Amino acid sequence: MARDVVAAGRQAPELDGTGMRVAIVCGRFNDHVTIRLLQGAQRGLDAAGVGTDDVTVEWVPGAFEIPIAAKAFAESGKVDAVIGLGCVIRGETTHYETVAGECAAGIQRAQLATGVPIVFGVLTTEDLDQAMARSEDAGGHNVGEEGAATAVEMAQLLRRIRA
Ligand code: INI
Repeated sequence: MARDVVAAGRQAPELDGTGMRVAIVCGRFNDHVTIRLLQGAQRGLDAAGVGTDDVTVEWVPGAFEIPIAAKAFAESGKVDAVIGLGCVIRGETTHYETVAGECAAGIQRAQLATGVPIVFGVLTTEDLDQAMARSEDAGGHNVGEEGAATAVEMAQLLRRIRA
């Protein structure tokens, strides 16, 4: 394999979300955290050139409900990518593994079934401090913002592969 192919693969590609339509499905549970992820995702999409009018946001009760809403968006034919945002905190629930695991598995099943990239922008943390540290304001670490970049990168990649 050519050396430049390897080198190119190790750095994130240029993102061009111009004309791309993206849906965000955001969990209301722990919304003091998920609102920060949502702001991060909107920042990230904006930075990648996705138009404000091309972004649709819907709220669901919790992380467990993200896959079904994300799948509906993916099946609609109206979006190029979906971003699921949620926050599951281990210390606050006895069914942490169930909610987090089913959310992740459901998102993976939905994106494989539909062929539309669905990003797992769901925090699974030990406590609130960790959740806050992964949902920071502009310039800081924010999994929603990272999720926006992943959505655009995957939509671009799939478009290229299928062309
Ligand atoms: N949903 C979350 O998004 N995060 C959580 O931490 C959480 N806890 O702690 O239980 C949670 N539960 C709700 C779940 O996602 C569903 O909305 C509910 O079970 C109804 O289906």
